[in-house]
Amino acid sequence: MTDLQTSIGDFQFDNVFMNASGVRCYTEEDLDALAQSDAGTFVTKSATQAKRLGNPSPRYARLELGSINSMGLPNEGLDYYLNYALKFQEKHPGQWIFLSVAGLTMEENLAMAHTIEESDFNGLVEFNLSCPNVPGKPQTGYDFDRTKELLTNLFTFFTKPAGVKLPPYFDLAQFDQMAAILNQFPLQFVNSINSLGNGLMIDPETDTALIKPKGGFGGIGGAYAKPFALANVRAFSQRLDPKIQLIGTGGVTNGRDAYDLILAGASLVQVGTLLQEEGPAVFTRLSRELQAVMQTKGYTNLSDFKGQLKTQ
Ligand code: RRO
Repeated sequence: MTDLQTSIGDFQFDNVFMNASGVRCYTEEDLDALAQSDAGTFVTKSATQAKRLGNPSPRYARLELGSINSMGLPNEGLDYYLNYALKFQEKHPGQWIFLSVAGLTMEENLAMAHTIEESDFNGLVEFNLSCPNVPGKPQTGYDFDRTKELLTNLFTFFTKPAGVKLPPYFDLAQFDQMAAILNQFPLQFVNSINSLGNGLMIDPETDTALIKPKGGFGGIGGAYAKPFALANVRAFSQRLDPKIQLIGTGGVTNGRDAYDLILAGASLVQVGTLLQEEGPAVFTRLSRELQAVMQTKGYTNLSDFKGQLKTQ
């Protein structure tokens, strides 16, 4: 029996796969489809306090090795996702989901955190510090002082299990600095990586940027992201307090990609572009493929190889 069970803190999941926030998780219908899939859990679209329509279309395009998006944080507003989560947990005791929040200001993040703190939500909260696509709003995760200030303010009152979604970093000094900050807070998890921010792709037929917002600049996901996702998961797993677990996101197109993220230290694996393209049945395929890789290695549990990357 090849087991894909995993846990984050005290939260147990039957399967290591879940969606990446933003992908097929906008509406109750989307979320119900994820709940019915083979994913071990799921996360809601990053929410702001009020509903947002996001950027003008076209705002997502498929690329040869992934995708580019500049959705601009379209979402139904925190209350919609919180109400869904409360209904879900009543119907499914013993199953836990993630709420993602992405305030456009510190105040908005703190206000949403207060709402969640005061609610009966019993799952995990992902604070998205890495939305690359809101014009005029730099990513919090690239501003270390701002990240520390937000977490300091947050943890003066927030007691529910929480983590952060980070952008990719490209310099070892950035990993050192960010890990030193994150280690000061009672985080349950760190999720690396969000899309590779502000790429540009051009339609060769028309010499036009593929997407409309921000002059064509958007976050890159899919296979392009894999080496950066692996490096970020690995770098943080080497630097974070072992109590802070890793969620690996980026570049999963098959079971081996997930295996690699787990080798690098991931306890859960999120799927973005591939889920967008293939739909929730992708979790069945990925689970089968990951189990097949484990069988060839003689492993029966994720703990047999999690974090055990070898280097030369
Ligand atoms: O909505 C988006 O444009 C978006 C978000 Br909030 C994010 O965190 N990552 C991304 O690639 N797109």
